Amino acid sequence: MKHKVWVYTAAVISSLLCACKNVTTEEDIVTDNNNASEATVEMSEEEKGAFASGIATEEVSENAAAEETASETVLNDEVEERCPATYSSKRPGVNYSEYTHGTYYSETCGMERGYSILLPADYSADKKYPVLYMLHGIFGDEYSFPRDAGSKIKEIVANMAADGWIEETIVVCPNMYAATDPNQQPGFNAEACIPYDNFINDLVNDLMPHIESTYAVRTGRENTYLGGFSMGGRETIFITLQRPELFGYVCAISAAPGVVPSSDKFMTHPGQMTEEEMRFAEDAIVPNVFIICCGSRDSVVGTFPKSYHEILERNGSAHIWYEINGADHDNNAVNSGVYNLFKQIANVKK
Ligand code: FER
Repeated sequence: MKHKVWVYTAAVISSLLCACKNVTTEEDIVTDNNNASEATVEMSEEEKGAFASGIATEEVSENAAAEETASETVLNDEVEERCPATYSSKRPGVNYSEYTHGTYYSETCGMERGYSILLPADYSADKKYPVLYMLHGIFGDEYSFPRDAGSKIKEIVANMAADGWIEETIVVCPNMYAATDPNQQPGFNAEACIPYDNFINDLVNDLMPHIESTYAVRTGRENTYLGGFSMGGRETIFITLQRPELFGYVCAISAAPGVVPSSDKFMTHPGQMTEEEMRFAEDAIVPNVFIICCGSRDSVVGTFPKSYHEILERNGSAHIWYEINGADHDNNAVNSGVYNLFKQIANVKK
């Protein structure tokens, strides 16, 4: 057993190293099922961080926004693969707020749980704001996006609001590991993933009511947005299909396997539903916008997001699918997804 754990740990570490060098091919990811096992995976905090909010990418230069002013951004319904630097960079004259931390009692988990929240810079209890719930990757928590310098969520939201494209919006980053046992740990085996699949209950029954009663929030599906990266992308798809009436605008970025039964080099996934079941119910109120996207050379989830798109298409469930050419399992994908989610929101609401 010990040997198995070490062999498996070595396989995971070597695949992460490959991920950083971007040499893993999609074929490696999707067809290499032989290593699937229920073994415990041991990883360093740094390696876990690469999953939680993406593999580190190069910083966008502070001058990038200025360099880009020549290429005007236009509000229309077109997806842009890359988040324009003018949205991902800090601009003079725009106020950016910082994430703060709060807690709520979760009946679902039987314990107090934390979340990070980004209130607009001039937040006022006299106004009301829409809310984006933004779900982190595996091994992450409510600090994953706030502490990742490459994740430009606060810049994108503030810049788009400054341009008048979107309303000022609250962003909530929950802890998506909704375990009832405080000692349970995430990992690459079916049992360790159950708390992620339980997050739907914590979100709908505990966190959303807490946010809506604590902050000046505009409620209802038109004002409630859902996004997630990787494991958070998988749960975004699951939650959206289960409760499509709650979220008007959704984006699943680089979604992890496991919505439907499958195997990859990390583990075998029993599946949250069958491929046949992966659809909106016939009479469902569906999101106005449901984006599924992924980097074209994602070294962690490979072509699983594309397969979700293909299943949804086969099942007649409306969504937008696009690939970010050249992006890995990284913040190029995260920032692209967040930007395009808000661009679609802006275009529908304009
Ligand atoms: C898996 C592949 C990737 C998986 C999870 C991930 C639970 C998640 C990666 C991430 O969140 O970055 O097989 O199984």
